[in-house]
Parts: sequence; structure tokens; C-alpha cells
Amino acid sequence: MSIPDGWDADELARAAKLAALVRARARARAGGDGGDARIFAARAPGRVNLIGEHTDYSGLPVLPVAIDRSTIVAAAAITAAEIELANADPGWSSRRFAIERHIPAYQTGDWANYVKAAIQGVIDHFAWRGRFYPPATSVDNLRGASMAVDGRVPPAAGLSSSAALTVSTAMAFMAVNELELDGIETATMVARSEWYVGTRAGGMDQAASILGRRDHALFIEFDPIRVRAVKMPANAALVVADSREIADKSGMVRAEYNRRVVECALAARILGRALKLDGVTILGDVVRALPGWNAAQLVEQLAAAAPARLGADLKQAADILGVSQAALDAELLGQPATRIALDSNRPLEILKRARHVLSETERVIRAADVLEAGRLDEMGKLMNASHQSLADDFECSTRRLDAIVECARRGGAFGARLTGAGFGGSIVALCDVAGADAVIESIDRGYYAKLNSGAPESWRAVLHAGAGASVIDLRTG
Ligand code: NG1
Repeated sequence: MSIPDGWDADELARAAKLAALVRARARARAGGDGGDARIFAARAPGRVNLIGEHTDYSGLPVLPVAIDRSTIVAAAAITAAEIELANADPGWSSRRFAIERHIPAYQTGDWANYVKAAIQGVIDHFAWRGRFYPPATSVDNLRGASMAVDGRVPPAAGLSSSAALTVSTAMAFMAVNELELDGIETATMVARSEWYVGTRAGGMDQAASILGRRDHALFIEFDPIRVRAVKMPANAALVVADSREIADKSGMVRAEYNRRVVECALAARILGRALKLDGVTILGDVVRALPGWNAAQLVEQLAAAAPARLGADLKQAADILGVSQAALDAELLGQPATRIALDSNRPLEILKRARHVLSETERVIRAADVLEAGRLDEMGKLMNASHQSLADDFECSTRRLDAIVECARRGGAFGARLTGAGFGGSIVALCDVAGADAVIESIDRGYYAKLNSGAPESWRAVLHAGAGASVIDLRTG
């Protein structure tokens, strides 16, 4: 068995344990003889984003690294057209659901919705793909699977535990069904998987998890997904520290996140109209239509075209755009089942959000070059500027995130910023390998010591850029 890059001995042992679990369940199910199916294990890492925050759903670039923390899913085919699901962590209870064209979600917050999201993504993608590359893989000829999950990416910490789960599930399910896609197409397929659980996410996390490369950051562009691997300088270290403020994606954070998606889409449409560009729905469309664009100028043009904030009922925006309120509502907020609920008591911020996204895009493009050139000091400054913009214009930092970022800087980091959606979760700090201990010490003393509880050892670490997701065949019979 040849092992792809990324699997370490511990992960292989975890896969073997999951395989034993899957085999035992398959045997029990088939009355003693169902345990001989091939067993596959997919490993998908979490990610930490170095810079390029809240740009992906505007179709604008990001610069994450896949990390050396993973989720593993083992899977074997079963005869029933269903997914039988176990989790190595007894805190996450077992599930079973039918494979059907449209899989109904469990209640909001159920961990297995991420598994359903991934399976639904595979079903949708291959139904669509079959139109171009017959024969189509319809839901009726997909095999069911017994699956077992072992996730080691800390949840709700901004490190994409959810992408690690959706990616590993999709890849294991494809392996069981002998379906193959290259990395870019797999990333495109799972990019929207979180829409299933109600988050209008942009696809950075899944792309980073799939396309990750050891010792490299990834400059990822969207529509279509493209990736340039940027070598991490040998003397660079990444310290990731969890603020212990839970960024719970199923509640308030989801509402705030989706609200930002709507605000950015409105800014794009208004700017597109002001600049007489056709078919603009996201800020990326504006940027792509204007080679030589610059953020400050676009922000000025937006300010000239609309007030900085608009009413949440979209009426004012519809007037500016010359479209009906109902049509704009349906396009931006979606259909009833997965509709974005906007708090109607708060105005929508257009200018600030666009200023962050456009200035962040300039920073990301610059960051890929300075990182590649090993100019860590400059990279750190870009990260600091990113945090400031996220705090002031995107309003997704918190007092605690600001405090922990400050500790990292005081400890000698070149730069530090919140990573992921914010509203809690983790920060990432860039430092010299030799300086990582001092940064950690500063965070321990200045931040964790004041929390009065727990064990900082498990909350902060030096993380390494690791390989992307892959599948191994664990055939043992
Ligand atoms: P986190 O908070 O790490 O899940 C979220 C989105 C990303 C991206 C970032 C902000 C999900 C699953 N992912 O990341 O697509 O938009 O926020 O840059 O919501």
C-alpha cells in the first residue's frame, strides 16, 4: 500500500481503528459475512488562514495553509442505500440516513449535517457532471456506506474542523463508489457544502484542505479555483492560539456571517451599476472587469453611488439598483428553506464592508509575494493591517481576539491577526522559529493566565503547513 504525503504514524493508527469499527459493524449487519468489503480511509486537514479574510465569498483571493491536524473518515460499501455513521468520540452519537436525491437535514446544530452536506454535494455534482460526461451517476446507482469519523481539528476555533469533516466524508464516499475527480474539481464540488447547513461560505476552507502542500501556503483564487503554492520561508513559524471564545457557527455567528455576505453582494451590485459593468453579483466580478483597479478608488466610487449604509429591507438598495425589491430579496436572501434571515432593525453596512474586502485583496496579493521572498517583517505588517481592517470595517473582531493578538505582538511576533470568520475562535501569529516560544509565553502570561481556568497547552501551538487531503485503501478482508 503506498501512502500519500500527509499521513503520519498516528493518523494511520487512527485509520486502522476506524476500519476495525467499520468492519465490525458491517459484519454484524450482514449476519456475519458482510465484513469483507474494501475499506477506504480519507484524511483531510484543517487550515489556518494567513491573510485574505472574508474575501472568498466575494470571489477574491486568500492565503491559507493546510495544517497538521486532521479528520479521518473510514468507509466501506454496504448493500443498503444509506449512510451508517459512527464517531470515534462517544460525545457525537451515531446516525443513519437514506441516500436520496435531496437529503433532508437534521436539526440545526447536529454534527451529522456536515456529513449529509458532503454526501449531498457528491450527489449534486455527479448528477450535474453526467450531463457533460455520460453516463450520469444518478443517486439510484450510488452505493451506501458504513462510515466512521475521527476528528482532531479543534471545533469552533476558526481552524475549519467543518471543512475537514466535509472533505474527508466526500472523498471517502467517492472512493467507495469508485468516483474520481482531480483536486480542483473536488474543491469546486465541496466549496458550497456549508450552504447545506445554512452558511453562505466561500470555499476557502475546502480548497485549502484539499490542495494543501507540505511547507507551503496556498494563494487561492476563485471562479474558477486556481492555486499557487507559496513556499513558507524556513525560518517562519506560525503560532495559532484559541481565544476560547466560541465562534459557534450554528447561531449568532452564522447570522452575522451571512449578513456580511449580503452586505458585500450589495456593495458589488451598486458598484457594478455605477461603473456600468454587466452581470456583477460579487466584488470579484468588479475587480476582474477592471485590470489595474485600486481599492481606494473603488471605495470612493461606491461612496459616490450610495449612502454608506442601507435599510435592511433592501428597498433602498432596490431603488438604487433600479430593480424590484422582491427580485433583489430572492436573489440575495435565497429561497425559503435556506433563506438568510436579516435582522431588520439594523442597517446594512455597505461602504465599510467593501473597504475591508477590497483593501484586504490588495494585501493578499502583496502578501503572497513578500512571503515567497521571505520578507517576514513585511508580511507581519500586512497581517496587522488585516486585523485592524477586520476590527474597524468588518466588525468581526472581539475584545478577546484583540487582546490575544496584542499579546502575540508584544511577544515579538512579526504580525498577528484573527483567523477564520472571527467573532471568537483563533488568532494566527507569524514569528521567527527561534521566537515562537517567546510569543507563546507572552500569550500564556498576558491572556490565558487571566482566564483562570484550563490548560493552555492544548489551546495554542506552533502549527506546520501540511499536505492536503488524500485517500488510502485499507483492504484487509
Ligand atoms: P471559519 O470561520 O474558519 O469557518 C469562515 C468561512 C470561510 C471564510 C472565512 C472568513 C465557513 C465554513 N467558512 O471560516 O469560507 O469566508 O470564514 O475568511 O463558514
